[in-house]
Amino acid sequence: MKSNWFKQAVGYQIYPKSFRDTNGDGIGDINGIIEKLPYLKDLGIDFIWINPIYKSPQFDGGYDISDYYALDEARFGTMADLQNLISRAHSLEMKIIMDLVVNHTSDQHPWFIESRKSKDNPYRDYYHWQPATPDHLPNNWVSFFGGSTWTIDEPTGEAYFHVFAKEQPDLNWHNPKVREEIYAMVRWWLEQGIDGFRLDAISHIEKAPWDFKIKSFKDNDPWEPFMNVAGIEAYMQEFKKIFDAYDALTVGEASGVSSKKAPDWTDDQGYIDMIFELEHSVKDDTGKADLKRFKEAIIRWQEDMLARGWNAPYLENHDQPRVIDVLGDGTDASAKALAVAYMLLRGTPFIYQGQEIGMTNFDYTDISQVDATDTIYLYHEKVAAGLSKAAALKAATVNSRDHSRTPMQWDATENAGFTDGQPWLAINPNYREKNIAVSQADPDSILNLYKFLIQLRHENQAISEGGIKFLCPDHPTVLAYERDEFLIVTNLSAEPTTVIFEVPLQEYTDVISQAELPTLTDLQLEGWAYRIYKKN
Ligand code: TEU
Ligand code: CA
Repeated sequence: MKSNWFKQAVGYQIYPKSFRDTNGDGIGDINGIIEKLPYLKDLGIDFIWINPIYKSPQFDGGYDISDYYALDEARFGTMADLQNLISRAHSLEMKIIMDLVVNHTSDQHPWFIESRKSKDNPYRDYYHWQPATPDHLPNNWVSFFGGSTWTIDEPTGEAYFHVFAKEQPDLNWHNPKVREEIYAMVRWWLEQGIDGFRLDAISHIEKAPWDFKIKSFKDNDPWEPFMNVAGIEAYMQEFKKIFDAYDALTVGEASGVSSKKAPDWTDDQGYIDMIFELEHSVKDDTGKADLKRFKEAIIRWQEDMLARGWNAPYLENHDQPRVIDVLGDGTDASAKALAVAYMLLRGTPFIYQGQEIGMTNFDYTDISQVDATDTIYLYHEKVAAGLSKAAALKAATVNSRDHSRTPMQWDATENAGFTDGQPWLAINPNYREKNIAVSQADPDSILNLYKFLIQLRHENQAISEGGIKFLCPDHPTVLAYERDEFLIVTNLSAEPTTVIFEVPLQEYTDVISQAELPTLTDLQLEGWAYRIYKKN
């Protein structure tokens, strides 16, 4: 039986490279996180998820690990720094979880360096190798980052398999030795005192047979052969035993696990505590999300996980553009309505660094400002297809991961209080107006609204663990729901609107203004309105 502390908790995601640099090399570090723990405590955060800080060539933001047992010391700091972070966080009653990246390693990992040497190398079966020629790859599957999932490798002339970049070869989970190595590593990290993991790309560890035929190459279809493929359950069951033994918190990035299947993954007997679903954040070519689709996905995940299972609602992460520009219209008002809309849902909500002050997307003028591997691929693909440099830049960056990776905006001093040196990635010039210091001083800021919402969750079990019932599910812009005695209403549009509820509004008090509500049959909502009501 898993413990349940996380049901009242709020998580905060830190992209360490861009959080706070304490030694002037322009790269955020572990000591920077330590320095900001009081800030996070004051915000009300219960646990922190830190993106990868392991030894890595940093081809994909650290999601290409070359030594699972070592930190990238030159960039982030030492194990002693990490121990210090863990004990300081614990003394403030905050927990620390780290990324667990076990679908693949870096091509610089010693296992892969050995594996590629010869067909009879003892590490050959740690990865997936198949005979291949340039005209005859094992199959026509495509990788998430573009191009084939197969790369032909000298010296053996065979091809190895990768669902992400060719610098990230997939581990062969069929090999029991690989699994034992991974489980030993997981135990070792938990022995160091961390409180759990975010399981990266975990739904891809099992693949379909190589002769699986892809039905269509549209939308999500081409990825079917490595999305939650049958057989994965056995590995997750093995994982679960370790996690349970340490009472570790586990959040799975598990695209391909449907809302119908998710309860089996996350209920009391499930493999992990909660799932990040990727369905609500689908964006079009202009960088905007479809509000209807967003609402549909949120409602379905909440309803399908009501009887069993647990959600992990979020609006942003290090792979997504800033939500204020995706679902919002760039205004603080839109950021606030979105905050209320998701922070009071059922589940353990996550806040991504900078989201709490409404950090915005970056206005790119040159590809040299981009670091994200997949964006750079896409840019070159577009240029090769004949687009002008400006058009290719626009098309490639519109949904780029780098929008959310720009350095954290702490204050209005030079380099936003992020670093005394040269920041590794350009800082958004709007830091002079948009920063933590300014937001803290303004009682009406997005930041102070987040603080209020976190407190409301902490103080009311109805919000952390109560039920949920959606009202007006078909309204084009209003997301409204009851959490037992609470009624939450948000208008996710700049256009005013009216909703007719079949709830006796005169029985409620406005939680924010403390005013009792008059007898109303319909609710007039201004653009980006948010209301939190509580039954008298
Ligand atoms: O992202 C993985 C990820 O987004 C896919 O697993 C997803 O299922 C797919 O794009 C389908 O929509 C994680 C990290 O968050 C990301 O930063 C890494 O680049 C990636 O894994 C590789 O480790
Ligand atoms: Ca640094």
